[in-house]
Order: sequence, then structure tokens, then C-alpha cells
Amino acid sequence: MQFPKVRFLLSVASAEQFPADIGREVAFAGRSNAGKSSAINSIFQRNGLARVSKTPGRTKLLNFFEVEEGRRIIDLPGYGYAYASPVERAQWTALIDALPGRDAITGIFLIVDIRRGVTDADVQLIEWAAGAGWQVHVLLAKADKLNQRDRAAALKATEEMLGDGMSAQIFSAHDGIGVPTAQKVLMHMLTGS
Ligand SMILES: Nc1nc2c(ncn2[C@@H]2O[C@H](COP(=O)(O)OP(=O)(O)O)[C@@H](O)[C@H]2O)c(=O)[nH]1
Ligand SMILES: [Mg+2]
Repeated sequence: MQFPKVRFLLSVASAEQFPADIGREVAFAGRSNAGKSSAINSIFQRNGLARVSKTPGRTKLLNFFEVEEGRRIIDLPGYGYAYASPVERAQWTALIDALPGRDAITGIFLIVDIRRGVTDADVQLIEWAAGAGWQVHVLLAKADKLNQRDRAAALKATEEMLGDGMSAQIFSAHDGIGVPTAQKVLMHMLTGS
């Protein structure tokens, strides 16, 4: 699947700066260092679209990307990282609190390091997203780090803890495992068909 028009749209530091609430959006979330930026780059086959950082927690603002007209993804700041200041934490909280009010958001991609599995912080995120009425799809990222058997076990454990209508898959940005599936699920969320 090709995304010839994908482009960075804007970074926002507060909800007033969000783009107009029209069309469809999918949010990408996950713990810092789970592999979110790498997943975005491999799904869109565009190195450097989302910055891949070796320093956890460096992406502090919400980044909007346009996939095509009226279809966007939102790169959420990674969580599970000690914030530098209370101001930063308050800014982050205000941005996140504003998202459930956005009509355009239809779903969320949750990036989880397959070796770590779904953590308490991820469960909170899942409950928050489900409460907002969004679809939830989990990418078990960095699957190249595990053998086939352990990958299958991680997928089974994740599927068992997810609620009805939520889905999960194995994924690796490094090996390209699961990229076509992720692209399909994403486009389904972004187009509704
Ligand atoms: N082995 C492996 N490493 C990965 C994969 N995806 C990301 N990484 C590494 O994990 C680290 C964090 O990746 P990044 O995409 O910046 O994670 P983010 O903080 O969630 O955005 C980097 O060192 C990446 O090279 C993957 O699929 N396989
Ligand atoms: Mg990142």
C-alpha cells in the first residue's frame, strides 16, 4: 500500500492549535521507546517522517500528519517517562484530556514492545480510548526480537486481555513483519470502509 501524499502537518502545544475537527483521524500512542516513531515510518514507508529517537520521551507535543485530504494521524507523546517539570506534565495532560472531545478521531493504534507486553499504563490508555468510543488496535512491535513461538504467545496473551472489538497483531519496523496488515487496519479506521 502506498501513501504518496503523506506529510507532516503541524505540532501543537495546546488544544486551541488543533486542526479543524473534520474528516477522520487515528491516534498513535505508546510508552516511550516502544517503537511508535519507527512504526509510523514503516507503515508510511517514509524514513524520518516521525523522528526515531534514541532518547526516550523526547517527543513532547502532539504531531499531526495528513495521510490524504481529510484523513490524519496524530502522534501522541510517549508515556511512562519521568517528566522534566510539572508544567510539562500539565501541558501533556491538557492535550490528552482534549482528545476525547474530537469527533474526527475514530481509532487508536497502541504500540507495545512485544517483549514487555501490555503494561498497566497501556491498560489505562486502552480504557481511556474505549471510553471515548474509539476502535483500539495494538501493534506488538519489535517482534524481530522474539522467536516465532514467543511471538505467538505474546499475541495470544494480548488478545485475551483485550475487550470485544479490539484487535492486536505482531509487528516489526525492522523486518517489515505485519506492515501490510497495519496499513489495512489503519486505512479501514481512516476511511470507514
Ligand atoms: N529490533 C527492533 N528495534 C526497534 C523496532 N522499532 C523500533 N526499534 C528501536 O527501538 C528504539 C525506540 O524506537 P522509536 O521508534 O524511537 O520508539 P518511540 O519512542 O516509541 O517512538 C530505537 O532504538 C529503535 O531503533 C523494531 O521493529 N525492531
Ligand atoms: Mg518517538
